[in-house]
Amino acid sequence: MPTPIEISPRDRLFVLTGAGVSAESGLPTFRDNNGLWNGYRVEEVATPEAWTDDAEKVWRFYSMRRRDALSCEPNPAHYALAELERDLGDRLFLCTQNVDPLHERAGSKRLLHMHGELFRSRCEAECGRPDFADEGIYESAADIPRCECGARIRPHIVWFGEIPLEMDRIYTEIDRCTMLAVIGSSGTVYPAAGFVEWARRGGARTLYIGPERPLNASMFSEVVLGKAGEVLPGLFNIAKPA
Ligand code: BV8
Ligand code: ZN
Repeated sequence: MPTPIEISPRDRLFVLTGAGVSAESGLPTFRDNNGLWNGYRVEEVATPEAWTDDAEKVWRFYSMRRRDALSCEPNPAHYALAELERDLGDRLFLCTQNVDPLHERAGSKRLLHMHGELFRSRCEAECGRPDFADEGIYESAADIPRCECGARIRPHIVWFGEIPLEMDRIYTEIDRCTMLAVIGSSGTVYPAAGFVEWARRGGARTLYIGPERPLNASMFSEVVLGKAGEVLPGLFNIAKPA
């Protein structure tokens, strides 16, 4: 069992999760099958160019991921983070790169999906219609729903080459934190992989949790090697205010 991480009454925690936190729920990570997802290369199908060239293929990819996510349950890592939010309240900011809903289903409420959400869609034309909840499965061009403005409905997902959501809010929260913990992310994708350096420059403690050292391991002051579902429960020791 790793040494517990002490959280003092003055500490503010910024947690960034990646695909590794959903691995024990049965959702494959991006780098497990070196970016291959049932035959799709993520960098080829999660891009605006792929959408322009073959919207049907993109919707088939996300429909498959919707099916996968519907058949999965949160794991102890998700529950441990929901409990941490109950203990810390607004002293915890949870930012996830994941598009699955497992953090919410485990009870996390204060959560930001910086790369979008699998079960939300939006108009491709940015006509002003906000993104909306959508569990639809679209497997052919004829299935792809249309917006009232006539444009096609696309997944509310941040693709490679697109700007992640709420970056200003993220950097504000990183600037306020005294500790940044990254859980289950290989440190391949930017700007998320650069958050640890930003936090370090601000003097925060930096912690990585996962079974193997990430690409940006040198940026972390502490590394806890282990599966999130096994090491997260009980890892944080929250000091009660005096
Ligand atoms: C942007 C939605 C500009 C899609 C995703 C060249 C160099 C550097 C950067 C770039 C470059 N060329 C292009 C770029 C930029 C690019 C990028 O970083 N590309 C990479 C591939 C090089 N980034 C972008 O395009 C981003 N946008 O840069 O805009 C900008 C930015 C800021 C301000 C202004 C302008 C947009 C990136 C978003 C792409 N969309 N997701 C979808 O899901 O379909 S990214 C995708 O990868 C997922 O969100 C995923 O979460 C994310 C990162 O992957 P990880 O989560 O880290 O998953 P991975 O499989 O890699 O690692 C899993 C880890 O879990 C492993 O380490 C493993 O050890 C661990 N693990 C396994 N089991 C467990 C575990 N951990 C704990 N417990 C376990 N049981
Ligand atoms: Zn529209």
